Amino acid sequence: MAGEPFFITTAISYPNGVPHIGHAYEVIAADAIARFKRLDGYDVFFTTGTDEHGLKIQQTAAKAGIGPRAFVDDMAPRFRTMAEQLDCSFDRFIRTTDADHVAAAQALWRRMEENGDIYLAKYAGWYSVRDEAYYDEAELVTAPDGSRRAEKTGTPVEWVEEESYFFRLSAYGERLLALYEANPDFIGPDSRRNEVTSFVRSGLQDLSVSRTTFDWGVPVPGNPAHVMYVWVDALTNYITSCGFPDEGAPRWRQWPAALHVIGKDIIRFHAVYWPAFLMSAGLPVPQRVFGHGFLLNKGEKMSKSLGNVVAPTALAEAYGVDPLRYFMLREVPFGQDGSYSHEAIVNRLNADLANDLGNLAQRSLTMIARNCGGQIPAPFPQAGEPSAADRALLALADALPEKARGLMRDLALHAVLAEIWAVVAEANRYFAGQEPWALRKTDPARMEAVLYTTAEVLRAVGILVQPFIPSAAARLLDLLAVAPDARNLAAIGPDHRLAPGTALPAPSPIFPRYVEPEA
Ligand code: ME8
Repeated sequence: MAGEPFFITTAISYPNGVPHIGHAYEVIAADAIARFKRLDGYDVFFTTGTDEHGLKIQQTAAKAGIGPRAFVDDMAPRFRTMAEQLDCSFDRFIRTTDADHVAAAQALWRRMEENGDIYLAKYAGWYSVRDEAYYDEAELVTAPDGSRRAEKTGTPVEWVEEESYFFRLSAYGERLLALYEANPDFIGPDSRRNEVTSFVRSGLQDLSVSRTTFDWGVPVPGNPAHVMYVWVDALTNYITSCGFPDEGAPRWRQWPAALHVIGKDIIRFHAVYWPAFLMSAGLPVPQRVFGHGFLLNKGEKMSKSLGNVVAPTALAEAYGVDPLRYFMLREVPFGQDGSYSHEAIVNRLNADLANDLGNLAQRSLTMIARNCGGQIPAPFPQAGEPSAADRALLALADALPEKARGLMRDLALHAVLAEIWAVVAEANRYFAGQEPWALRKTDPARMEAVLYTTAEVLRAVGILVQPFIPSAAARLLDLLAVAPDARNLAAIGPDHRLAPGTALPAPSPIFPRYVEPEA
């Protein structure tokens, strides 16, 4: 009965500050994909969460004057609440301090160790606390103040020498290249694949995977003077959620993940280190890693010093959850960077949602309420046949699921929305051209056919927009009296048309226009 498994994840966020718009963007995008796959009959498992160990958290907690555990216990729920407020349908919110996760990270470590891939040595190198990463000499620049910084991120680095366990990453170059070669979809978008491939081709160094200079982390099995490098711990979250190390757990059928949705800055960790760890442990690697772009405030990177950090929940309160979701997914081609501004959000909200879709629903449903006794009208009562215009419009709506599936396979979320709105635009042209308000007097049967056809297109659109604007879609489908079990992709098309005579609730607007608050 359960469909094909589809395990989708977001990255797990560092809770060393409050959630920002980038975190919101990622979980919303992953949620839209998860919801789409559910509509298409997949057995979806969707996780998000927080990455709570490491020096950065320990230091931030110390600055706040509390212990790291108390600190993350205060911060993590804010990330969970944000995802809930944004209507994200995750199945598990995983915290790396969860007991099952700590056990899973240690089990993965042991498997890599048993395979001979972990050894003890001495590490000396340039370490960035902010990035939780070591950099090569070649990756550094000298800042005007004379400090050494990582070129890529601009964060300060310090010279660190410590005893450390290493993971034999150097042994995995060929196997990783073979993986990318055999699975062209493993890394997306293409620009990221090229970046990763050339990084691996240039030769991999063994990776330092433990720390002794602080203790806020998962203890290394058998040597508790070391804690695991936070990325070994963090990446393991994906298999923890599937029940690892219990490969007989019911959830284990969800591994390997169908898709890791992450930002472009952490592609290397997911497309190089993570599959290497899994290969070492004898576990299947994920099917796909997709690095989305960054969301910028009016084209500028958000930072506390620029004072342009916007709380996602404030945006949701100002514009509504669905409009915010719609804006992010429609405006930004998935995989590219995007920008948001008040004007751009209001534009999308008023043009696409309130005008194009909202007005069409409001006008047609109001006419049905007034002129068809509040019931789904008879489609083609007298002529017995739909007109060419009816047929053409219905064909466009019927073709949407297949188009959407294809674009979703490429994770072109923005293009799915563009296709749906192209049909909405066509339905608006049809409605205006057919003039059902004039037909009311001249040819009431034909008026019913036009209203029926419009309602049927709205049904298809309502089903398809559920992944993107779940609450508004539910309201639209409620107004059309579509049964809860008939709101999936398979229900679109000629075999499941609206049943004439079905009583409809009184229509009410789905998308209010955004009106600027009085200054
Ligand atoms: O990287 N726009 O956590 P994180 C879009 N804990 N996405 C953004 C963004 C922006 N402006 N800023 C950040 C970590 N992101 C690790 C992940 S996974 C095993 C461990 C994205 O809180 C970023 O790319 O810094 C990442 O995918 C996610 O938000 C969490 O970032």
